[in-house]
Amino acid sequence: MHQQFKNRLIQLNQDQHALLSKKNKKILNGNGVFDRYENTVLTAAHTPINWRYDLNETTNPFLMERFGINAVFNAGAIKWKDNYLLVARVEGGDRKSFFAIAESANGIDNFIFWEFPITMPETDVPDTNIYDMRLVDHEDGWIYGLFCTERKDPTAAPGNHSSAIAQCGIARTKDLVQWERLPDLKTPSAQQRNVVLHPELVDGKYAFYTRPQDSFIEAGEGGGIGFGLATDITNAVVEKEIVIDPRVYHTIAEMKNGMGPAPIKITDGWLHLAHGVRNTAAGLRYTLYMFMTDLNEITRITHKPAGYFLAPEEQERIGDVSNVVFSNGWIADEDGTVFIYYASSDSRMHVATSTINQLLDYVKNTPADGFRSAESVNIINTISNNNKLGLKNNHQSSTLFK
Ligand code: M1P
Repeated sequence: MHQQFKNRLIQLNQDQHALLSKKNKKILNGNGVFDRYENTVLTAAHTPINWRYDLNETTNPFLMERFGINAVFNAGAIKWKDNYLLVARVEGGDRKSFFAIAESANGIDNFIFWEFPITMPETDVPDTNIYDMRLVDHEDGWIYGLFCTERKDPTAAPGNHSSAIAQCGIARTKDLVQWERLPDLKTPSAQQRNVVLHPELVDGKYAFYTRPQDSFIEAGEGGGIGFGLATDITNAVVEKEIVIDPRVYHTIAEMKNGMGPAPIKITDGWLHLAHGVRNTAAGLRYTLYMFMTDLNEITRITHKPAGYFLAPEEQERIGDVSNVVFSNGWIADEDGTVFIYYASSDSRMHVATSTINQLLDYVKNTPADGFRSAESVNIINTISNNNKLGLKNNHQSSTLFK
C-alpha cells in the first residue's frame, strides 16, 4: 500500500471514529416543553466509509469517493432490543433516496449505521424514489414501514421531467432486515404523501392517516390530514377519506400539512406530531405542531395548541431545502421520556427530548389558535393578568424579580 493511500485511509477512519463517538449534550434553559441537543445525531458523514469508498488501492488508487451521500434526514424511529433505531432517508449525490438503519444505545448520540442499507423489494411498478418511512409496531404483530414512493407521471407531456406521482408504499418486517413489500395503498386521492398507519385496528380494520390534498394544493383549497379505513393490509384500499385536521387560512398549516410519526397512546388520548407548511416571501416554511385526539373516537381532535411546537432555529434553518423541520419518528420510553427525532432543512437529523407529562401539559394547556390578532392579545392579557394576581398573592414574588 502506498503511503499516500494509507495516510488518507487512516485519516478517513479517524475522522469518522471521532464523529461517531462524540457525546451529545442537552442545551440548557429551553422552553420547558422540550430540550434540544448540541449536536446533530445523523448526517451524511455518519454513513459508513465502505459504502462510499472503494477501499482497494488497485481499483481506486486516489481513494476517491465512488458513491457520494448528499444528506441523511426524515428518519422513522423505533425502540428495538433496548436500543434506539432510526430508519433514515439517505439521499445519494444522485438524488435518489433509500432507507438505512442507524442504532444508538441511548437515543441521543453514537448512532451507527448497520452494515448494509435496507434492500426494499419493489412492486410490479418499480419505484424511482422512496423516502420518509413511518415505522409502526402494529398490534397484528408486524412492524410496518409506510413510505412515499415516487414515479414519473406517465401522462406528463414530453420534455416534462419533473411531474411525478407520489403514492404510499407499504412494507412489513419482523426483524427489520427482511422486508415484505405489499401493494401500494389505494385511496380516492390522486397523490399521497405522509401516510401513517395507526398502531391499532379500528373496528377490525387498518386505519390510515392520509393526506388527501396534493391535488388541491395548486387550486389552493380543501385538504388537510385525512383518515380512512382498509379491510385488508395485503391489498389496502381506502374507499373514503375524511379530513380530520384541515389546513386553515393564516395559520402555520395554511399551505399544507402532514402527519409525522404514528401517534403515541396515553391514558388521556393519542398524542400526535405533524408538520404544517406556510408560504413566505422566501419560500415554504415547515414547522412541527402537536395535537391530541380522543382515545376511542380517534378522529376527534380534543386539544390543539396554537402555532408551532418546534420551528427551525440557527443552523437548522439552512440546508438543501431551507427553513424546514420535519419529523416522522419519535420514541416514548417506559419511564415517560420522549425522543423526538427531527430533520432540519432536508439535510440532517437532530434529537429533542421531552416527557409524556410535559407533552400532555403542552397540548392541554397551551391556548388554541384564536385565528385573529385581537385574540392573541386577549390570550396574553389573560396570562399577564393571572400572573399579576398570582404574584400579588405570592409572598416570594417580590424577591423573584429582583
Ligand atoms: O422539502 C420539505 C419536505 O417536502 C415534502 O413534504 P410534504 O409532502 O409534506 O410537502 C417531502 O418531500 C419531505 O420529504 C420533505 O422533507
